Amino acid sequence: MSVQEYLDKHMLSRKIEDAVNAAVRAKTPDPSNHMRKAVPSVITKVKARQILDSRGIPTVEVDLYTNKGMFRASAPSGATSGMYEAIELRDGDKGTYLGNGVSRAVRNINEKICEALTGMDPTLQAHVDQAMIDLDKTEKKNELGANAILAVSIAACKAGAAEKEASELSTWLFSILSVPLYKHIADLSGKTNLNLPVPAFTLISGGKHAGNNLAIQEIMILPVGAKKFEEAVQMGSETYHHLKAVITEKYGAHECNVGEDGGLAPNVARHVFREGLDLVKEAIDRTGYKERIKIALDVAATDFCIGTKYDLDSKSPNKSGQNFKSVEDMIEMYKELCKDYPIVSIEDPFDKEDWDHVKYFSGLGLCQVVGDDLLMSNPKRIERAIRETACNALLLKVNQVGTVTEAIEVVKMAKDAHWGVVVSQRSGETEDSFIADLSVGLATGQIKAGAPCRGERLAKYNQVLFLSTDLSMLSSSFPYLMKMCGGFLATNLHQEVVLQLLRIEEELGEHSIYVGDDWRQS
Ligand code: 2PG
Ligand code: MG
Repeated sequence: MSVQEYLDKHMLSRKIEDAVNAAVRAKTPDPSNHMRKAVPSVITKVKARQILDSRGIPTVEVDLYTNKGMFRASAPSGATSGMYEAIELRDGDKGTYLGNGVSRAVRNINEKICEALTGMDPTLQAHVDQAMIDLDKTEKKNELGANAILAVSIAACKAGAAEKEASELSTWLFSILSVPLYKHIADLSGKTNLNLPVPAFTLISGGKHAGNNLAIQEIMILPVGAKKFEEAVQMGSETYHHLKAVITEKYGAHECNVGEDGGLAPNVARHVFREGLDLVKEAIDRTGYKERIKIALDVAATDFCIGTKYDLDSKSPNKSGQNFKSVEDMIEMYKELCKDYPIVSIEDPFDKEDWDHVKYFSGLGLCQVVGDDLLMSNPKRIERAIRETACNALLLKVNQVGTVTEAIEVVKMAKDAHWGVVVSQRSGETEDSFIADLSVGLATGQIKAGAPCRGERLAKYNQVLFLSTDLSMLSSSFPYLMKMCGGFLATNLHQEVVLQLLRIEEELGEHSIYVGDDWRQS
């Protein structure tokens, strides 16, 4: 691209002229600073590197630069990968990181994506994402790699939020009050009634996430009876520690090792479902929170489905293959479990291609039925599930969709169908807390980010906690801010700032709402 083509493509001459005119009109004593702030920020560079995720497996980290600063994001990665999800690009060279290196994805960012996005406005998320989709040209993003595209998409979203801060608020207020990431995401999706999600804390890990004999992947708790997110975190943490004590007393401390998402991973002896559930129930009883805490399961049944049968002992070497359950047995078992335990949600109760039984089971109305492996966050699969009323909640894994824009779209599809929406971690995580803001910004009502322990899991929960406390702190400090700035505001042409503050204050009250009992709201 020639210099002239570049200037034309990004309308730079026009933008510079506008900035000069704005500086002249303002009679500013500091024209260069004024002009720098007046020019809408564009992406100036995208630089990627290979880092390790929480499992010690390479993943992509990106630094995206605008003239407002540098914005960092990274891509998560899961144990299950389906044929309908966007494809993460790995090097495949067995001699390096056992084939898991992501240097090709990194190179694609540094060479191709950087060139394509330089000069673009990061507030235009859909344009940025479309530019990468166009560059990739494949349906599943396998040319550039979904890991490359997603990390850049998230970094651009963070840059877009920062750009709004600078343009929507006056500079002097910039350091005090800013438009946060969740707010930018809410704007992108047109969402206004925001709330804080109910966390689904993993207490027991099994399946592909742990080396114990538990076939099912996760037993989670939902503190739906908490009054605030802060209290939900307390309830989750206390139950987790009570569970640790229960397991220690019953099996010994050596059974308190944890799985990939931080859940405790004891070997259970009798009945893989009931014994795990009894441990969790005992822990809940010890907290005294009683019915304020509900239970959710991620069965991830595809992992132990053999043909049309299910092997609940698939991970016990001396029992495996001896006691298969039919689909009918599984349905009966779920019915019993929903009667005996406070189970409000079951994810992937059957094999990912068994649409008929998941539909039948959802129709029983026993609990929320979440499609994860069933849907793979794929718009076509979601559309089919809505049409066939196969399940009634979406598990959203952003890296399975591949861009922020597409993630917003699938959440809209699910919400329009009055489904529940669970924004989810992956078993391979980084410290990036983006999904926390995504969950608040899209008011999904539920977030599943693993156990209330391990740094990469807590990065998400702590970010929601930060949003809840930070928002109420800002909200309560607003009258003080107004008093402090009142004289200045009254005598200056900053009416729009006052209005903006009032609007934000009004919103902040809303934002502090913990969704609680209304966790399946649409
Ligand atoms: C799941 C996810 C997250 P993974 O199945 O819900 O817990 O697991 O990232 O390994 O696919
Ligand atoms: Mg799952």
